Amino acid sequence: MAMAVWLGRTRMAHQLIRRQYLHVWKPKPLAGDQTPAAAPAASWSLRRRLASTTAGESVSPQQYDVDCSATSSNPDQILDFPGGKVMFVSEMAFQSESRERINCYRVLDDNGRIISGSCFQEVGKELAQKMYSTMVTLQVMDTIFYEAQRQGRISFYLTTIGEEAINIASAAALTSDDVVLPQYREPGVLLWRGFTLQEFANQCFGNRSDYGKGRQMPIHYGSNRLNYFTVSSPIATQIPHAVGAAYSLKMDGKNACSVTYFGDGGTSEGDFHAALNFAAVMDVPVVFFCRNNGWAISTPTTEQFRSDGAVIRGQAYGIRSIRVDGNDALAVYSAVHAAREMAISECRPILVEALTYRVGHHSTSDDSTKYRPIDEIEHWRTSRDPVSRYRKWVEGNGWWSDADEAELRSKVRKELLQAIQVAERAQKPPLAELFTDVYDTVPSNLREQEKLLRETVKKHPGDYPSDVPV
Ligand SMILES: Cc1ncc(C[n+]2csc(CCOP(=O)(O)OP(=O)(O)O)c2C)c(N)n1
Ligand SMILES: [Mg+2]
Repeated sequence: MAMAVWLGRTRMAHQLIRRQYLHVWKPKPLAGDQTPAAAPAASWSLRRRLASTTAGESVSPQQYDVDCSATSSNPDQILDFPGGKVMFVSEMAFQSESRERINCYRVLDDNGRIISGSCFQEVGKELAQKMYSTMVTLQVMDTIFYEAQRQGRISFYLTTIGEEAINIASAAALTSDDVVLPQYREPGVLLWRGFTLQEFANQCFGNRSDYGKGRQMPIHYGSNRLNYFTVSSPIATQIPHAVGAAYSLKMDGKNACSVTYFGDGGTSEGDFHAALNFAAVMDVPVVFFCRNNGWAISTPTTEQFRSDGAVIRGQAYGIRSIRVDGNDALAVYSAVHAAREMAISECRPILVEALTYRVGHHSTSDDSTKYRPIDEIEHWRTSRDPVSRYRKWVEGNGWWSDADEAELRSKVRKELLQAIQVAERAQKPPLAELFTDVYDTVPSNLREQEKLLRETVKKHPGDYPSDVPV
């Protein structure tokens, strides 16, 4: 008897699905004054169907006036499908789009005190001081290069203000064997690894010592020595590359992973999705680090995705994922430390989404006060500053003082001004270098272009920089 009722109800639900999706059913027109409760079942179904296009609504058969009280799962009805068993149920329930917001892991409170009961990776005095000093160095570097751009000495610059903890704490949790594939707002990772202020200055000034031989805009750093792939302007191209690098590390049995950084804007690119899926399927040791700083130039995250940021997307691709407070250096350090361990020991991808805020303009070509409230920027610059929060913790341990701070800032400033002077005076790369390093032998079309360029420079010398050896 119970089985007969169950079968009857299941049939009813199936008929309803056919009506809904095979378009064999025609609804009666809705009367203007009918409330959903008073409307006939068919009309109400249509109304629900239209209403269900609103984000955040889930649609279940109850809303189609079908009695589902006896249609719970039947343990005998299991589909043995490739990839895993699936339970059949007669209840027609759509999975709701993600509405709940995934929690954010933090260790330090806003006053730089460890939240009691926090689970985190220990950071001793020496490491803590090195992390803080490198954050300060990054801040000074940003200030001086930004000023140099404003003075017209370099063509472009882009700061990491507000994201210093992400840069330094994530780098500190890696080893030098881990391969980094950055976006562009992570020079602190390179700084941590030992790229000198002179090397940064050489790249920004595009001189003869720049490893890119002056072919790229400033901030396109890279270093073979430090396992840091060169920054590439097109957004997200580094993400699939990181998966390839991780696959290679896996094949070679290395005790290392690849780590790729990208912004919230990067997750809107197809490359992000292809990379996550590929990494999950191939079981490769890669850490995907998303800096969700709320903005992709002038596009806020609310206009980029309806999902709960990037963290939920990791889950959707079958990747273990965590959301972390990107302005808490200890939380970032602990999460990346654990992510790296898991990625290598279990040979699997891990996604870390750090919530933060881009306090500076997108770059020197941008004025962010044109599209976002100044109060919002000020709030993040002052109340949520990751550097001062971390400093409070380091100071609270007796590991830092005002005197240390003043001495360090003045030392870095001097070193950087000196590095800039050297970089600025250094010779530019010769014009011929514009055509090398892509092909083993320069092809005829590029030789032709070089010839034309030389002729044009000769004809219009005033239009070309005089300090580039021709
Ligand atoms: C493929 C591609 N599309 C567009 C751009 C222009 N562009 C440069 S940066 C950027 C925003 C990226 O935002 P996000 O990834 O959030 O990084 P953030 O600048 O916030 O650190 C865009 C759209 C680009 N460089 N490459
Ligand atoms: Mg962004």
